[in-house]
Amino acid sequence: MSRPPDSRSQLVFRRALKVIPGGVNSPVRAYRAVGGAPPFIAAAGGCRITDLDGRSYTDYVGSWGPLILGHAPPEVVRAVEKAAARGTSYGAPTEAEVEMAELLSAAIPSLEKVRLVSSGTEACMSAIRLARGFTGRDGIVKFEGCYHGHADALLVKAGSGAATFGVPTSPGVPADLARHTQVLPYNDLEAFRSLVRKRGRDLACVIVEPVAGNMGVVPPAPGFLEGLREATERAGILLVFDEVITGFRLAYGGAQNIFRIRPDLTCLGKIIGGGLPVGAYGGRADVMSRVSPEGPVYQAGTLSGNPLAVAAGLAQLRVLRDRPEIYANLEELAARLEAAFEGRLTVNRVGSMLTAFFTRKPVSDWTSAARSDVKAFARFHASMRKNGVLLPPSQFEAWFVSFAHTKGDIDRTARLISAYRFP
Ligand code: KE4
Repeated sequence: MSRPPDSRSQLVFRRALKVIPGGVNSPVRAYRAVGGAPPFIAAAGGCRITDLDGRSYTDYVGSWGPLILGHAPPEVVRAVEKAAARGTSYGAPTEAEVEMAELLSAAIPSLEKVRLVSSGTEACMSAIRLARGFTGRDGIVKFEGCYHGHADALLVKAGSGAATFGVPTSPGVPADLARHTQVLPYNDLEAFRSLVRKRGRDLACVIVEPVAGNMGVVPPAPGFLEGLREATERAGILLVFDEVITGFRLAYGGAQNIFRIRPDLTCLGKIIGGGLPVGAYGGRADVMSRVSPEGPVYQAGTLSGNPLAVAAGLAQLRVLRDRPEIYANLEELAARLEAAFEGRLTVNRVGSMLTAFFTRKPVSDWTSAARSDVKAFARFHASMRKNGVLLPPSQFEAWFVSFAHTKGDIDRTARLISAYRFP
């Protein structure tokens, strides 16, 4: 029997493999963890995304978090069109960047000062350099399964793409740099306290996802974040919240507003760019005042505060600010999706981010997440894709529900989940 003709995505993927490493511009998009050729996208709108072959899917990737209002929300599209007509970049300050900084600081009071950059990686990399410059110490702490972008110092047992590929430490990171990075189990407060007793004086900061999203969703254990705050305060170690995913995802502002904890520095990205490249880091004024040109810690960026990206971010954030009912709606829809699993898998959910782990045991850190049956996940992913639902192509990522998903979309997905025969 003759093989069906290749899809357009398959044909274009073959071309891509000749000129782009792995055929993609970010590893997890290559679908290596779930198999098959990735869909190449033609367009998207609302909660639907359409590939080159005209196949349309209900999308729970949401560009990995930025699209809390769904694809191409009219407010964002209009703002970008208007900004583009006035020029795409100036390399000079604009009032919109000040409005963005004022909005972020009003939403997240710990941001006494904030600097815009162009990605979450840049935000986290800069926050680490600043913490080291401010404290004069080299040591940093991160938690296994958390991912803070691909800066060398942080690509140590990263939880995102690297975990999916089972490569906990990336080649190319110099050993004498990595040794300054301590990696502890997430939610293990005692391990952190013991490290502080041993090495507290060498530690510049600890960086943590207040709700982890990069080993799949793993919430903080009760007292974990509070314990980090208390131990760091006492030892003069800076507490850095990486809110690139959670910022404006779990509530208007950050997870820190929910947990009522004031970190020294916060990293942001994704949602604050409305789907365009924006990152930010900010926090205590006495720390941020060390950032160039006010202080000696250097950080710069050609497209930092880019007018189109800031216009998109401001438009999205203003909708979230002016329509607080959005978060209640997201909570209700995501809870409906979670309920569809009826306890047949371990589902961790916080607000509109969730992960169904292919295990029945609790998942509270990387070790327990890694017990998931990734092959069973891959089969589930393929089945959902065949039925018009696009999930993140990795067991160790978060699904995102957006304000563009309707009850009907969720119920259709829920029916597929209910009908699926889990192992
Ligand atoms: P970016 O450099 O990709 O904008 O942000 C890095 C980053 C930092 N902190 C957290 C908590 C993050 O989740 C990320 C990036 N997230 C991944 C997916 N979980 C991006 C997707 C990808 O790598 O393609």
